[in-house]
Parts: sequence; structure tokens; C-alpha cells
Amino acid sequence: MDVKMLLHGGKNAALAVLAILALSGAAFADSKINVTLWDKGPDSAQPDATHPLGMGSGGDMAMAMLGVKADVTSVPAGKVTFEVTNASKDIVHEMILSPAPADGKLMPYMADMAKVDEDGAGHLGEVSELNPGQGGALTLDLKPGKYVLFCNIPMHFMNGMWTEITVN
Ligand SMILES: [Cu+2]
Repeated sequence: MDVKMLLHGGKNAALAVLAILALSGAAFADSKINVTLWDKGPDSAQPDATHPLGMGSGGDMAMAMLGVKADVTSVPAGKVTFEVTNASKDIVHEMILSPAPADGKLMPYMADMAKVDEDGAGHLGEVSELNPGQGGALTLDLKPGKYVLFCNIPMHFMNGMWTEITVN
């Protein structure tokens, strides 16, 4: 084998390594979800008996005066970054992530505190208590499944402040 052939082989090997790097980069690219926490003014959260809009309560979500909006609702498994913005002008909100309950099931709820039972729900991470206009980020390694993003300021969840995402 002469020098020319060696060089040729080396170049091909280098190209092969680059191709593998490019492929693995694409396969493990991180996902980003922009999450907006919104409401319709300072009185948006009502006592939950009149607005049963919690996940699984079967309420009309069009009635919600506050909510969680995700710009992407389906992402591949792996690293997912949630860029969270509290778009409210008046109210502190937060974003908590937990596995979604089975279809039709209500999240574990503490009615006396008007909050989701975070431990019971399987709390995975949060961007807690953002002031109006504030933002924050959370990155998690997520397995395939359904997840719920919700705000657990008292009354907010049962007033409709949640949304579901799917990790494939
Ligand atoms: Cu909230």
C-alpha cells in the first residue's frame, strides 16, 4: 500500500466519523417547548365549585379564564426544555410537570387547599411562582408517555390551568 492509498483511506474514515456524528446529533437533538401562562385579569381564578375545569372533570375548557398554553404538544423522548413565560399582568403563576393520570381520571386533588397533591401526582419538576411578566426554564429527560403541565397556585388548576403533552 503506497502513501496515496493510506491518505485516501484516512479521508474516508474521517468522513465516516463525521457522518456518524451528524446522525447522532440529529437523533438526540433536544426539544424545546414554549409555555405561556395566561389569564384574563385579576379575578380569573374563581372558587372551584363553580368552575370544575380540572383535568378529568369534564368541564368546558372554553370557559377557562386562565390556562397553560404549549406551542408544541408532542416531542420525541429525551431532553426537553420548557421555556416558561407568565404572560399575566396581575397574577403569580407557575408550571409544574407530572405524568398525566390515566384517561378520564382526575389528578389527585386536595379540595381543602384547592390544589393538586403534587407528590401524589408524581411531581417531576417545576418553574415555581413567576411574577407577572417573568420567565424561567426547566430541562428534563423525559421518557415516552403523557404528561400534564399545570399551575398549582390555589384554585388555578381547577379553573382550567393545565394542558397535556405527549412524549413519543
Ligand atoms: Cu396559575
